[in-house]
Order: sequence, then C-alpha cells, then structure tokens
Amino acid sequence: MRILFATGNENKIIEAQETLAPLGHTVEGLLIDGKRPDFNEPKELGLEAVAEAKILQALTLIEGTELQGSAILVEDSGIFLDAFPNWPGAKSSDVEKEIGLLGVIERVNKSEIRGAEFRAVAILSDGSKFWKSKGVCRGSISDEIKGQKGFGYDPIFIPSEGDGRTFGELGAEVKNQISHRKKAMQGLSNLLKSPSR
Ligand code: ITT
Repeated sequence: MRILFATGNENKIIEAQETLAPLGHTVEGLLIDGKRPDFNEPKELGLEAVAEAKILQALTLIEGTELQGSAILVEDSGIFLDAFPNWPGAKSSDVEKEIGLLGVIERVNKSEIRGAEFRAVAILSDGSKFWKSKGVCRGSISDEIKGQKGFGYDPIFIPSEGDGRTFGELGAEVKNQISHRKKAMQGLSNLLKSPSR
C-alpha cells in the first residue's frame, strides 16, 4: 500500500518506512503544494484526540486533489513520566523546547521516580475506512544525556527491553524492534492483513 504520512517530523517518516517497508508498504511524507501541512492539534485532550484531529484535517486537505484516494497515516506520540501524571505526554515536543532534556532529568531527579514510557497512537485511512493502533515502550529516564542517535527524548530514555543504554546510544536498529512507533505500525499492518478488512 502507498502510504502518505502526514507529519512534519522527518524522523517519524524514516522510522515508519523502516518498519512498514518489510511488510510490503511504501511510506512517504504528505506534501501539499510541496510543503508539509500544519495541523491544529488539541494537545490538551491527549494523543488520541490529536491523532483523530490530524487525520480528519489531512483527508480534507487531499479532497479534490490528485492525492484523493491515497492512504493517509498520522501518528501522535509522546513520553509519559511515572512521577507526573500525563506529563509531558501530548506536549512532549513543547516541553522539550521549553526546558530541554536537562530540565526533564532535573525534575525526574527531584522526584526520585525514574520510570517512563513512550506512547504512540497511529491512525490510517483510505478515506472511507479507518484503522487505529497504539504502541507503548516502557523504560526509565537516565541521569545524564547519553548518545546522539535518534531524536527528541531518545538520549535520556533507557528502554526496559534493552541492555541499559539509551535509545540515543542504541540507534535505529534496536529502537525499531521495540519502540512504541514500531508497535503501533505493526498493529496497523496486522489490522490491514486481517480478514475482517
Ligand atoms: P508531527 O506532529 O508533525 O507528527 P511532532 O514531532 O510534532 O511531529 P508529536 O506532536 O507527535 O510529533 O510529538 C512527538 C514528540 O514526542 C517528539 O517531538 C518528541 O519530543 C517526543 N517523542 C515521540 N516519539 C519519540 C521517539 O521515538 N523518540 C524520542 N522522542 C519522541
């Protein structure tokens, strides 16, 4: 299936490609007039509401264009710290910009609760049917920034399924086996394969 990923985050596209290509799908970024469209995101309502809002806006944008009928993928994701209910969650990218990864480490150090998880909600639609899938990746927050691979919170996130290194140190090969995004994409792929489709 040719999938147009409506996101402004190139890293998400690369990760989705790496996960979905082996399953027989192609993934490329959605471009409208050569640009990645911006979406209104009701972040205060959480990841799922943001993903739902984004897919409806993306489908509206391609209506009447040559892209109408293509499959659209959206994904909203964030990191959730055990010490702070629902934080930063859907506001992860804003919080990263505001206080930086060192600011996050400082808050976790003060709370002494290091548990955390990445969550992703992905929705795919061909314009008439919708498939939704979620993925979670458990782990903890490191006490310093380690590694330069990946993006966002990767240099401070130590996945439970890893060997004690951060995603920033482990890199794409390991991350794409166990990440929240991988699990959400795998779930979508399974839904596409299921006979009830
Ligand atoms: P789009 O909304 O355009 O898809 P975005 O980067 O703004 O791109 P989100 O609103 O879903 O994406 O915010 C996701 C943020 O959560 C991201 O910017 C990171 O700060 C964090 N995040 C999500 N998944 C991550 C991952 O795999 N590794 C590191 N940080 C991640």
